[in-house]
Amino acid sequence: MSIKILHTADLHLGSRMRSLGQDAPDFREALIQSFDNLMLQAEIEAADLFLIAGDFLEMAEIEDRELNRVYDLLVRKHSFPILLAAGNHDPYSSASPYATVFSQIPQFYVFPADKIVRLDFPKLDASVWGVSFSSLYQMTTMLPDVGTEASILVYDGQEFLEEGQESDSPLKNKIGLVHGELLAGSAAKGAYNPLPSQLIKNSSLNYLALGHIHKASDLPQGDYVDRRSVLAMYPGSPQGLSFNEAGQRHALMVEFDNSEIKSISPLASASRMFIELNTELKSSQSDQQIIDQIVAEVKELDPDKYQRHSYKIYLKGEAPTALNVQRLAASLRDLIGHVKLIDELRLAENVEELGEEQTLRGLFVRKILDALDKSDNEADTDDLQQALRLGVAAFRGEALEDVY
Ligand SMILES: [Mn+2]
Repeated sequence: MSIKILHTADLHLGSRMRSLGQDAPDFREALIQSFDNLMLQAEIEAADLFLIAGDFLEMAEIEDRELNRVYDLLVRKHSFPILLAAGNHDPYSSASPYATVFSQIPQFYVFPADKIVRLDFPKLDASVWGVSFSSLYQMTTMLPDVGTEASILVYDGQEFLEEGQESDSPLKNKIGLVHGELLAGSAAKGAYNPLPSQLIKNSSLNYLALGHIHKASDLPQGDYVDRRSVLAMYPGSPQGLSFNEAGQRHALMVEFDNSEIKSISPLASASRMFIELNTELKSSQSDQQIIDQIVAEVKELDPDKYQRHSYKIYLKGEAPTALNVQRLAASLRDLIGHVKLIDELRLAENVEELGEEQTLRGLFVRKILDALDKSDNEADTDDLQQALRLGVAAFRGEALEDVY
């Protein structure tokens, strides 16, 4: 029989995301929404198991009300069990919410940190081995492999119960769940549960659900699933935490049958995306034309939800003379939401060359370029860029309109 497993990791619920400044609250909410969405999608897709490979919570930053919110999502009615192996951002200890308030949630199991546990799911013909981090670092390898278990629990549809006498051998579909760093070859050096790929290759697992690396592993191309390339997978963070985690994110839906992976596919999961894009301007464009162009480009990327995302837009091409980038950003914020503009426009003239001139214009250009060099904040840089554009245009003899 075939079973479906949803695999996610690195949600970092409760992260303060300080680097996002005023956008932070929207993206903190997006973290929780992405988890909520994944639970709903697991229901729709009829997933049999929901696996979280660590860093579910940002334990040092999550507020009590957020923790309650996560609790409420976990106790909401769902048809699949949720298993969690804690990572370095949410280590398992006796003081952790995992061991206290979260320990009584039906259909939810957090692996302990001091031993490897095997969970049997007789109806799914599946066994899952897992173990949690106990602290920030985990210098020695812990691979939850077949035979490493110190105890066995059996899932009865609601709860995880002590193993009876009858089945002491694992079921057909063998899955490992752990947070850690996958390493090439056989060396085991690393501070976050170093996992040499050689060791994994030699394991008896059919699939190892990993977390820690926020970039998703490459997915199989086409229908053919090569066991070696999908044996250990990172789903990546389901909701980006910064522009380093741009674009759509996903969880993995893994289909097993009789010890074999049948398919592995991405399940889109980001509630809000970080999107970087370049827009090419011409010096003849009016402000309204520029605004229309950028809004059209953004809508093309996501016609329905384009106002939810955070954009870093690089202005390229030739600069319209009196363009006020800060004012442009304000207009765009009204229309598309979170926007940051990066001014990489060039002047019609070669400024470096102008700066060499022994003229008043040369002196002006040198002074501005010098100040741009020293500028360490965006607002100043923006003002200086505009001053350069306006100054050079004035030397050119252009009448400057729309300047204040
Ligand atoms: Mn981690």
